[in-house]
Amino acid sequence: LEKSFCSMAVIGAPFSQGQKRKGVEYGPAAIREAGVMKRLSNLGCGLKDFGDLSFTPVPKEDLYNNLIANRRSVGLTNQERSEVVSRAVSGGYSCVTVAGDHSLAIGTISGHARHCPDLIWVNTHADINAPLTTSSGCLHGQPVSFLLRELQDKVPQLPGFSWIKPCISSPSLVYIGLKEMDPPEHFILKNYDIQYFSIRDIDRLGIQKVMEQTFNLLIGKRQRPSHLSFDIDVFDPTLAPATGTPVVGGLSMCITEEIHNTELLSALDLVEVNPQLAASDEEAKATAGLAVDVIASIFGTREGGHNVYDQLPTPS
Ligand code: HAR
Repeated sequence: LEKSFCSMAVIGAPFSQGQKRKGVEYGPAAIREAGVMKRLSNLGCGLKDFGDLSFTPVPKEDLYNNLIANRRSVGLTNQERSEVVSRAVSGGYSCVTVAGDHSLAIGTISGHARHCPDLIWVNTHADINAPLTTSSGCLHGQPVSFLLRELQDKVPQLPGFSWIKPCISSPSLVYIGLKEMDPPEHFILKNYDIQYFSIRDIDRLGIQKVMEQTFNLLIGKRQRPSHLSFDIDVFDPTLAPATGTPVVGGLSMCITEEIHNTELLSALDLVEVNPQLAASDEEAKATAGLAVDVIASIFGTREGGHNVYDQLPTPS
């Protein structure tokens, strides 16, 4: 099947075991209720709904290193998820995964990796702690460490993770919107020459320049597909309050249009919408609504239709 930008698969991943707060498993339902399917079909895209994935339960797990919880469950879930994403991308679909916590990116990126994507990580957090550097023990703060080739001599083999083939190398990774880094993450980014634009860089340079530099770095003359992993916490908490690890400061929506314009995106993760952390129903709806805006404007445009319009109505 010929890949077409506007043939889209939507996959729900109601998974929460990569972190400790309850409720992020309801993210996919909230995003669906906020109308994601309708917005995508209004763009005229061919749509296939893969529904919400179910997870094979793993009985009580001990902690790795006295700290890291649920590693078998995160490993197994991601293995299953990578198969689904791989099938969808091979079938010619652009693949939207709505989740769930950010540990799911291990699976979505692995599934997409056979197609050699560049990776753009839009997030408050770098999520590149290795199992031996994490201080929270949460696997949603570590996904990139399992995927980055250059880091593998620092990453111990965790049970449930042996299927992972590190598939991203540092020149094909760019971070956008970082607001908070742990000291080991800062070390990794500097030491492995990973390009990043913090929220402060974006304020200084402007999002257009940042995206221009991002695409020069990543795409250059190669026209490779890209994978966008987008955490809703990159927006200011006044706009996206219902998320597990909010940090003040925020990205502009214009990023989505810059990405849209490349027409190279073949997979998107939209993660960390946690309706249960909202102070009110309005807050929950606003956060899920923003997630839908991001998805729709990445695959469409916010400028409206450009159908030919002959004349304006004249008052009689
Ligand atoms: N750096 C912290 C940690 O390792 C916080 C990570 C938070 N990550 C996310 N996922 N919200 O994107 O735990």
